[in-house]
Order: sequence, then C-alpha cells, then structure tokens
Amino acid sequence: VKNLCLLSPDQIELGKMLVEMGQSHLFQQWTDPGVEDNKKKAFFAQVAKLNSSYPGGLASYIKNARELLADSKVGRNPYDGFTPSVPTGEVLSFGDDNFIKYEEAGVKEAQNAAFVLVAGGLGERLGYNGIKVALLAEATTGTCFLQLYIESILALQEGSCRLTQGTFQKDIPFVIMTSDDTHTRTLEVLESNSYFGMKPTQVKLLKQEKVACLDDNDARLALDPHNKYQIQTKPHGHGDVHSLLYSSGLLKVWLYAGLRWVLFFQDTNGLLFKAIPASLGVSATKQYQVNSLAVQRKAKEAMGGITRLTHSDGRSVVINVEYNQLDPLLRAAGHPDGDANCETGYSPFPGNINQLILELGPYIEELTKTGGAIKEFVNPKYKDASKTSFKSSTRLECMMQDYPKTLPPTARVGFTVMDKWLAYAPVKNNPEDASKVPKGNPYHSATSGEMAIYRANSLILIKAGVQVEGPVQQVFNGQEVEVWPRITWKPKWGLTFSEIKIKVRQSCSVSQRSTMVLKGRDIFLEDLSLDGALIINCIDGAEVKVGGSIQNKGWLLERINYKDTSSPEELRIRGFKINKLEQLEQTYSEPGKFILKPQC
Ligand code: GDU
Repeated sequence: VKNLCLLSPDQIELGKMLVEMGQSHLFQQWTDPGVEDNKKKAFFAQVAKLNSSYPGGLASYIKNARELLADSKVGRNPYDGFTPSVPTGEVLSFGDDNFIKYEEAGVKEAQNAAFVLVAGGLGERLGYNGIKVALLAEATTGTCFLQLYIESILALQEGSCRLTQGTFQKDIPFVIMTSDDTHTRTLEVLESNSYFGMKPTQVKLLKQEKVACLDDNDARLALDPHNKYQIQTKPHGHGDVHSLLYSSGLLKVWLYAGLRWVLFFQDTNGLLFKAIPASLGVSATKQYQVNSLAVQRKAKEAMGGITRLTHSDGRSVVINVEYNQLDPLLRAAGHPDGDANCETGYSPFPGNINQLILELGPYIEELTKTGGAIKEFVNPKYKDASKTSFKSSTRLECMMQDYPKTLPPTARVGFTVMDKWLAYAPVKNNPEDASKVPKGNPYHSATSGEMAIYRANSLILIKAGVQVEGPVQQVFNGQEVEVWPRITWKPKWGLTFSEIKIKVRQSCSVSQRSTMVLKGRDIFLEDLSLDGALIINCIDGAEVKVGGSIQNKGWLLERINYKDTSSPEELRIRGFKINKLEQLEQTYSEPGKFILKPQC
C-alpha cells in the first residue's frame, strides 16, 4: 500500500487485479517507497506485458491455470469419455495421377495462401548454438532452412501466377513466429542475406512472449529466486501462433486481400515443400477447413498420432493426440498393446508432422469467438503422491495443432497422408542422442535430415525416368544412413512432379558417387550420363540443355567427428564435410538458349 504513490492508474489497476486473483504474495517482500523503486517499476512493466500478451489477460491465465491444475490433481484425463479409432483421410502416393491432379490444384491456389513458420523454439534437443532456421538443410549447396523455405514460397508464387496465366504476380505473405530466444538472430539472418530474394515487406516477424510460472495448485505466480521483483516465465508453446496472428490484425488484412488459406509449418523439415502443393490441392478440392499433413508413423515415434475421438455422448473429432498420450489412451480403451505397430510395420494412426492448412474465413470466425486462445494443458512435476506441491514451478502450455479442439462437430476437418520419404525429415536430435536411437527408428538428426533430401531428390528423378544408382550405407556420427547421389535443385527448378518430368528428357543416368546441383529454372537434362560433380547456375531467361557424358573426380563426403572442434559446428553436427575434388561448373548469366554437352 505504501508503494501506491509510485504507480500510475493503470499499474494500480493491475495491482488490484493481482491481489483479487490471490497474488498478494508477490508484494510481500516489497521495501518501502524510495528503496528499489526502479525494480518495482520494472515489475509492473513485466506484469503489463504478461497481461497484454495473453488472451483475456493475466486474470484469465490464473483462472485457466487453477482449473487445469485442479484437473491434473484429481488425475482427470482430458480424453475421458472418448474412444480412439483410426480416422479416414486422403492418402496420396507420390507421382500417380491423383497426386499430380492435387499438385496442380495446389499450385493454382498458392497465390491465395499465406505461410506461417513457427520458429520460436530454442531446439534444446539439438543443442546447436545457432537458431535452427539458420542451420544448413544440406551442405552440398550450403542452403539453410530459412533460405530453402523462402525460395520455395517464391517458386510457388511464380508457379501459381504462370499456371493461372495471371498477368500480375501476387506476393505470398510470409510470417515467422519468433521468441526472445530467436527473434534478433532471425532478423539478422534475413537482413544479412537480403531476405533471400523475398521483398522485406512480404515478411513479418511476430514475437511470442513467455507466460508466468506457477508455484502451486492455487496458481500463485512464481517469483524469480534471484529477483523478488520479477515473475518467473517460461515458453507457452507453438500454439501461441494463433493468438499472435489474431491480435496482429494480419488475418483480416489477408481476408480483405482475397486470401483463402493459411499454411503453418515448423523450423527444420527440408522436405516439406515437396508435399505442400498436393496437400494444398487436397484442402481446396475437399474444402477442408483444417487439413493436417501426416506420414506413416512408427509406434512410439515422437510425433503425435492423428486420431478420431468419439465421445460417449456422440461427439466426434479428428485430432492430434500427442505421442505421450496416445499409448495410455489406447490401453484405457481396451488395446492391451497400446501404441503398437500393425501388420504394415507402422502404427495405424498417421503421424502428425504439424503442417496445418487452415481455411482463412472459418479460422477468423473461430478465433473471434475464442479471442485467439486455444486449448491449453499443464504438466506439473509433483513432489509426491499427495500432489500438493511441485518439484519446480510449472506453467500452462499450448500446441498449434490443438486448434481444432474448440471447433463445432460440423467443421470440415481432414488430413492428408504423404509418403514419408517425400514429406518429413526434421532435424531435432543432437548426434549423441541420435546415435542411441534404436535401429529402424528415425534419427531426426542433421545427418539424417540431409541424407533424406538427397534420397527424396533421387527417388523423384527415378520416378521421372532417370536411372539413379542406389545408395550405399555409411556411418556418420554413429548413425548408419543411406547415402544417395547428392542431387539438389533450387525450388524454382521443380516444385511439382509435372514440372520436373518436363525437365528430364530421354535417358539420363546419375551414379551413386555423383553430385548434381541445378541452380536455375530452365535447365533441361537430355541424355545425360553423370559420374562426378556437375553444377549449373543460370539466370531466368537462360535455357540450358545439359547432356552427354560427364565424368570427373567429383565431391566426396569426408567423415568428421562431432567432438572434433576444429571443424565448424554446422558440419560437425552432421558428421561429414564435402571435399570438392573436381567438378564441371557452368554459369549462364545472359538470357538465351545454351547447350552443354561435353564428351569425355
Ligand atoms: N516452437 C515455437 N514456440 C515454442 C515452442 C516451439 O515456435 O514455444 C516451434 C519450434 O521452433 C518448431 C515447432 O514449434 O518449429 C515444433 O517444436 P518441436 O520441434 O520442439 O516440436 P515437438 O517435436 O515437440 O513436436 C511437434 C508436434 C508433434 C509432431 C512433431 C513433428 O507437437 O505432434 O507433429 O512436432 O515434428
């Protein structure tokens, strides 16, 4: 009370709200006015921020926390009353007629889409010192994830305009959700690379704030043990993306601009954009309000399972059930083996890769009802079975894939299952943990993420008619992986299978030890036999036919150990560097038609 004289009317209101919400302990150790006044002001600045960044403010946060903590104390299962079953959705097979049809529909729709990357996570499991989006997707061209994503969006933008014969190319908006851990560094990467060719006005960064930690079941806010004027905070999770988009006003801007789709994706999946055209095509064709991308999932794999939940009262919803909850849910529903593989060798529940496509209109309507908030959960670590105190403070969390939980049963919620080799190879685990992954399960490391890109590109070219020699097995950082030829291309060379097929003519072959880098749009492979390294750079407007027999010493993968600090971290983390012995590299920087046909 003595400190009231220091406060503005807004701060007095916030103080009253805290006291009314049972948070008087926050002020108990306050000194008299005149002592530590700056720290008290900083306290209120923090409270104001916590209040404004949560839908409904801190009072709602405390109220929600009390409810969720009470449920957790009595062991109430959020899935009580629900029976899980395997849902039906659209299952696509790369390169068949259906897939090609959806890809075409998706590229046409892309000009009505906005992309949202959630990149606020620190990537603790990966243990990489930089931000995850700046990590190399592959070392052959040294392209980082952010560059790959931006170039893919630009390729879609261009492809969409071409396919619809538009005279005016619409800029596809790109939002990146950052956090205090990633914001400055994300901006630095963008600015120091001229936004990788995207207009800076096309890119918006939205920073998520942390939420207050909770000390007990009454949701008393936790003070920092080293600063009695600061509330402890922790990340709230990727679900923040919905409230941030809503409160930023961007969704309405997009709606007025005629956009129809919002596509959400995660920080390190180098394959994702190979799956986007077809899945967007599914959303548009099936008129899905929510479309989750999924792949085959190994039982117990660290990815949520897409599940149909049917309530005893008749309600039914198709939703992601997080991997740690799927097993107990299945056991409770009378499946004694829980989360187990079926005769296909995979779990019958498709794995959620957290790529969501939402229809903008219904999305805005729903967020207007909820104020941008989505279902949260709490995961306190209790000291003992009485569940009266915590080992350390906890907080509410939320996940972006829980968005459909509040939708009415009439909402059109679907999913699209893609070939895993085409759509999903995230980089989440450090080399040490990855090397301990049981054989047959995915490593999800920088090594496996990179090898998956070469594998997917090789398989796509095989499907397009190229003879690509099969892989050899090699061990990097204790992980045995398939090493295919190192084939990479810029997204504008081929974002869809139809486009790629047009660019591969007659009989072409690539040996396993080869490297092929196609950096340009109009590069056509005709009767090419490659055994070595070939790099083609060409500007738009230059059309290059590449054929003949190309043989040289090529580029070798040279093993390095992740503990060997003499190599840069981004190479150590994948367990190899590229030794560029010899290559044929050609650059076409003038418009025109060119032929490259060396004979060895
Ligand atoms: N992220 C944020 N803010 C946060 C936490 C995470 O933006 O507060 C971002 C990360 O940067 C990343 C994404 O959210 O881009 C996902 O984070 P994780 O990679 O740590 O996610 P998990 O592995 O825990 O799991 C998520 C889903 C799973 C499954 C899996 C697939 O919750 O259901 O789909 O991704 O990769």
